[in-house]
Amino acid sequence: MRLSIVLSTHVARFEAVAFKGDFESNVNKIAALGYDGVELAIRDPKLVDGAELWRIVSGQGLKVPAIGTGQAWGEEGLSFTDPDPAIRAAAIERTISHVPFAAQTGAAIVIGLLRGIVKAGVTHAQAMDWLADALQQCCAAARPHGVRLALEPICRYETTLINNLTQGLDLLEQVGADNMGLMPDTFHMNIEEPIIEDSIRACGDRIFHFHVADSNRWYPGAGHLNFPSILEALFGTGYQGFVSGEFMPLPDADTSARQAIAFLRALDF
Ligand code: LER
Ligand code: MN
Repeated sequence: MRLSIVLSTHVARFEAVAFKGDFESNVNKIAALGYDGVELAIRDPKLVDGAELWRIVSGQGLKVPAIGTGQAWGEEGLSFTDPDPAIRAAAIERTISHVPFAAQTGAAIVIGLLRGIVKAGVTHAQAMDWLADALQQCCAAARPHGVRLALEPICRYETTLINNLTQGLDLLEQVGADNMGLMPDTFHMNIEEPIIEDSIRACGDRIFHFHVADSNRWYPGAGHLNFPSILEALFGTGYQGFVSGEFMPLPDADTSARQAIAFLRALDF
C-alpha cells in the first residue's frame, strides 16, 4: 500500500491537516516517517513555485498523488455553485490553473468544497447543473494533459451537494468524462454510507484517490472504523492509487502522522 499525507503549502484554516508551515522541513519529516507521497493542498498555483515544490518533494523520493483545492473555497469563497457567475468562472479558472503542476507530478486534482454549498436563492437542481457544467469544463481542459479530477463526497455538515458515493457516481454519469472519478474519505463515509465496504465496491474503477481518517477524524487506529475491512474493499476494486491521511493534528502533528503510518503499515496491504 502506498501511503501519503496531506500537506498544506500555506498556513490554512482547515483543521484536518496534520502538517502546515515550513514546507521543506515538513516534507523531510514526512519522508523520514516512511510515507511514499505528499498530497499537496494548494490554494492558488500562482502563490507557489511548482518547480521548487517538485524539487523538494522528488528530492526526498516522494510522489504527489493529488492536489487539494479546497482552500480557494475556505480562504477566498470561490465555488462552482455560487449565484455570482464571476465567482463560478473564477473557480473554474482556478481549477484549470492546477493542471500544469498536476501534469508535471502525475497528481489528480481533488474537488472537495470548491464545489460549494447551495446558497440562498439557488435551488439544489440549479446548483447541481452548475456543478456538472463546471466539472465538464475542467475535465475537458485537463484531459489533453493526461490529468484526472477526483470529486470527494463530503458529509452533510459541510455541504448538501454530493454527500455520498451513490450521488457521486450519478454525477459522474452526468459529467460523462473518463478523466473524472471519486475520492472517498473514510471520515465522511462513516457519517453518510449505509455500509462503507458496499459503497466502495459499487464504485469499481471510479476511485481515483482515497482519504483516511478514523471515525473521530483522528489518525487511523484512534477511532472505531474497521480499516482492514475498508481497505480490503478498496483494493478489491483493483485500486492502485495512494491511501492518503487527512486527519486532525492530534495529540500533535508528529504523533498523529507516526501513529497513522504504524497502524496502516501493520495491516499489510
Ligand atoms: C477535504 O478533503 C475534506 O475532507 C473536507 O472535509 C473539507 O472540508
Ligand atoms: Mn477529505
